[in-house]
Amino acid sequence: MRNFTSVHDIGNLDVAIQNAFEIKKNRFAFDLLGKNKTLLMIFFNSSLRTRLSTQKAAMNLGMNTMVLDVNQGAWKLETERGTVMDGDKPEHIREAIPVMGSYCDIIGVRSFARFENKDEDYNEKVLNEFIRYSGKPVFSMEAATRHPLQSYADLITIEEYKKTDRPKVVMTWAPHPRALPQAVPNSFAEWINQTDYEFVITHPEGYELDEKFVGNAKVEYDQKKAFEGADFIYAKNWSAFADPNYGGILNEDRSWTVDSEKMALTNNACFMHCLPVRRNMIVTDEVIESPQSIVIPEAVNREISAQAVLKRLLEDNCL
Ligand code: AN0
Ligand code: CP
Repeated sequence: MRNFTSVHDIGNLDVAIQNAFEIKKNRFAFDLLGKNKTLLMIFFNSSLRTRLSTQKAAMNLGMNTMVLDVNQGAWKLETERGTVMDGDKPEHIREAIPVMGSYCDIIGVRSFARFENKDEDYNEKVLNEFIRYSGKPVFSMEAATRHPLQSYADLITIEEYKKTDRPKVVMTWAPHPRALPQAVPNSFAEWINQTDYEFVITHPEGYELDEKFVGNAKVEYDQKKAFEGADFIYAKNWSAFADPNYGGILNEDRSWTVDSEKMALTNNACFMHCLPVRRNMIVTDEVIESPQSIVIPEAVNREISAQAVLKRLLEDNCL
């Protein structure tokens, strides 16, 4: 594995799950693998879990870590070629990337969709520039269209909590006051579509995701119908994908908030969310605090997915 940007980079998913469980049993078994190797984490957007879990994962492997918040303390970066740089951005990303690459062995990048140009977002312009110009292995810490470290952790969590071989997994849209990217739902769908789980996506009309990610999932516009018999409820807000509303909020319909009444329709389903979550918008206090809520174990598994990916990147590129 040279880079990790989607499920397609990880290879066989059963092997990936087994690797994760082995790491979870003893996360210090490979604490010399990363000796004298440096991880650089670049954040264009805020983070709590990704920042801490990935840094911890790197430390478990004996790596050194450096973190750069591009918007706090670094020069503002121009990303367009051809711009006369007479504005507020003193540095171009085409110089910044190879310079950053020269100081490290592996680079993690967080760069959300900007909602300015759908093609640039869906072609992963920023992430691909890192791959092209850094000279180093690159992994996504949530890019414009995917959040593969999150989806990997989600899959590990479902494998830990499932009670049947083929659980019914339901991903539901839920309301939120700000326009959020489609990266988490796209990525979750892409990973779940690689399993043999029953997979249903439910959302109000207008919030259809890119069909490339929806794949063979069943799309059900009636949320309550979708919840019937579910073993896992995976809640997430996302903004519109379809034109002309790309990146827009079509409604904040509170009737889509996940509450106890809807959870009662399920097969005693576990409640999942990648966090951060807005309570009483996405999910009620009661549901997120219930014994069925596994949002904390899900976040705990972020350290494991990050360590599994870093271990592979070290073994395949840095030995
Ligand atoms: C981000 C999103 O929805 O993509 C990050 C989630 C991991 N969430 C927010 O910006 C609130
Ligand atoms: N779930 C997740 O990626 O959280 P952060 O945005 O806090 O990293």
